Amino acid sequence: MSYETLLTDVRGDGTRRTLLITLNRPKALNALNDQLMDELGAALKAADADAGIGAIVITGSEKAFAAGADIGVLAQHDFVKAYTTDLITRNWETIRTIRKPVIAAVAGFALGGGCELAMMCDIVIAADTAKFGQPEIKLGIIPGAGGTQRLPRAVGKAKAMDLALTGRMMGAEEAERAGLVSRVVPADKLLEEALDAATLICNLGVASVLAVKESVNRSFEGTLADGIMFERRLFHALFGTPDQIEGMDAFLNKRKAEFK
Ligand code: CO8
Repeated sequence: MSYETLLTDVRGDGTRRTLLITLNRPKALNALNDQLMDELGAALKAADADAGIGAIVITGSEKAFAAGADIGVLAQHDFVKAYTTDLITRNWETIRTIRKPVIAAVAGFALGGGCELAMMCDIVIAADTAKFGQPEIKLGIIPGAGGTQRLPRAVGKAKAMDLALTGRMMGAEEAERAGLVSRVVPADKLLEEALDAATLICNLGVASVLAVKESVNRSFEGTLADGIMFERRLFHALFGTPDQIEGMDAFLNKRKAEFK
């Protein structure tokens, strides 16, 4: 399928490969509008349903992962129009429903909705040029796609308040220290690092990969006791699967596992 606001490419040569999605509105620093969010939702859903895809990488340009929601569009709304049309957020929940791992490879600006998009991904790998922020306060609004909820869970209340109340940007090193990103790499190595991580995941057992994602995400939803019980059920459920038998047999016989 081809899109107007995204470039898509399938990378790798294994049984399961990686879908690379590049946000592509360069003139507007990949500002997120309905068309882009609709296309992103469609691309992610198609990848989730495709047994040949094992992981997804979302990236932007060197200058911007995404500089937020399209302010030109936002400015045309009053409350009734925003509320009744579910302004820009209408496809946001789609991302949350994707079961395969999604890696954000972030260079340049990841602001507002761009930072929120990165936070919805499962792994965030940042170039040393990355800048994260929730600058909505400077526009007279607040984050609208999870920024006030996911940011404190990622970086703690103090830093989340600091970022969302002042609208300041945070560089890649600070973001890594704060726990928002998992690795920082030189900008020219960003895509390679993200695709390598995706390939590693593609070569693992599908059921255990999906179970890890589901179980870690569960830790954000309920109580610790519920999460531990959920994890235990999935842990037990994986015994007897071909991947568990292969993974353990390979370890015990000192050979590389070949997951089907
Ligand atoms: N929306 C629309 N256009 C944008 C946006 C944006 N968010 N960001 C940049 N652009 C455009 C600029 O207008 C400019 O266009 P043109 O060349 O036609 O004038 C072009 O991109 C390049 O931008 P700059 O000239 O400003 O580039 P600089 O390098 O000088 O500055 C910045 C880069 C700092 C990123 C600056 O562009 C900026 O501050 N952008 C706005 C950042 C922002 O406020 N983001 C938050 C938006 S609100 C939001 O995200 C709410 C989320 C709601 C949830 C739903 C999410 C989908």
